[in-house]
Amino acid sequence: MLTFRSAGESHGSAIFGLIEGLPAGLSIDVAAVDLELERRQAGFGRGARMKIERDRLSIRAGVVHGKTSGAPLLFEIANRDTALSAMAPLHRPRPGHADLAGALKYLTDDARPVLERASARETCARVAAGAIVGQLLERFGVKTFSFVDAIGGIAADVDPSAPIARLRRARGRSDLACPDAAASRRMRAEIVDAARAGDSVGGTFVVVADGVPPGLGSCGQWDERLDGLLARAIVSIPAIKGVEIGLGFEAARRRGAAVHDEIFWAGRTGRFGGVVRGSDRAGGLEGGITNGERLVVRAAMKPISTLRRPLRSIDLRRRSAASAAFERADVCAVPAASVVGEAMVRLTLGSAFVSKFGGDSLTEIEANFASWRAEVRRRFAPRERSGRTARSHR
Ligand code: EPS
Repeated sequence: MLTFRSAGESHGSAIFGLIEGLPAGLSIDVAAVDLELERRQAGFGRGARMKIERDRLSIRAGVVHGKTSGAPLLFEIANRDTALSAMAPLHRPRPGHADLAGALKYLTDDARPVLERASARETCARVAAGAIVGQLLERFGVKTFSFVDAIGGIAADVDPSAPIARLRRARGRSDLACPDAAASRRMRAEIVDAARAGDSVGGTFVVVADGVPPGLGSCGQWDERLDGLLARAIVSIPAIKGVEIGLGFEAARRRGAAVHDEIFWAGRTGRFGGVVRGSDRAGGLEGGITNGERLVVRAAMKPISTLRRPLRSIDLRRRSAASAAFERADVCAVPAASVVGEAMVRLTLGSAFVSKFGGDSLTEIEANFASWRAEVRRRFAPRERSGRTARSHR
């Protein structure tokens, strides 16, 4: 079992992460993790806090001479804004934030301790953990990628089946992590407009994963289905309200023949045998199990709930009507959420990978993976050339 937990308040000393179940012998590239942390901090629409913070990974336990030891891995990301003890109480809950629900839960009229933990600051730990687990997955040829595909009502035109290298180059030219340059400009204008109105804006993002071995997850038990585990991981990100796998909701509008991906024998044996699909509308999962195709997950993020022009709310201390509290906040954090989404996919795939091929050391996992792959290639080798159709993803 590979597990990840976090601790820490938004304006406390640090955000902490604990990963258990990593095999011994994995080299950790800390600089590469820091690059992911920088990606999460970036994106047009972020507020003043991101100019203060400079997130860096500091490993405290579980790594010896640059390699995992098999023991729990504890890390810390220091906060620069550590004003927690001096922060004013929050009596006027913001609609959409955890303030009121948390106040009811903990029987308090001050939502400050609630929001300190509910804050999306915690997601820096997810990104660090996802980057570490991503380094394990990459050793076995699994690559992940994420991009923004809509801000508010402005949708990008991006082919989710395009090669990752091409998508990455296009994403690199956008300060909204969106590979469609024209849409990016319109999205920027929408964020500027929302900010001027004292409002906020949400959007959608896509995470893809290539090289995922078939057979991760299980149809044997409801809570082992990998699509369910991915959905849970994605919806657990603050402000995420919906998730789609492959065609997602569009699949409900189509007939079966326009949804399911036909199966062919390839002309040769590939990395995981010689079976190919005519399309990938399923998004890489069937029956809760990966099928060897590209994993495609899309998520919807609601607008940030802290508004400069506040909505109507109540004062919990005075027990009167009041405007919601306003605190420094982002206007749009969808680019950041896309980085967090990629991390959650890495954590979920990493856990399923270790469940299937696991062992105490990287050497043991490599041996398990190699023997399983040899068996797949032997049993699923094509005998004849097939009439494979052109691939379509939509
Ligand atoms: C957040 C409010 C803002 C965001 C924060 C999430 O922080 P602050 O209240 O300090 O201005 O910047 O996001 C982060 C700190 C981060 O690292 O992503 C909230 O209320 O959820």
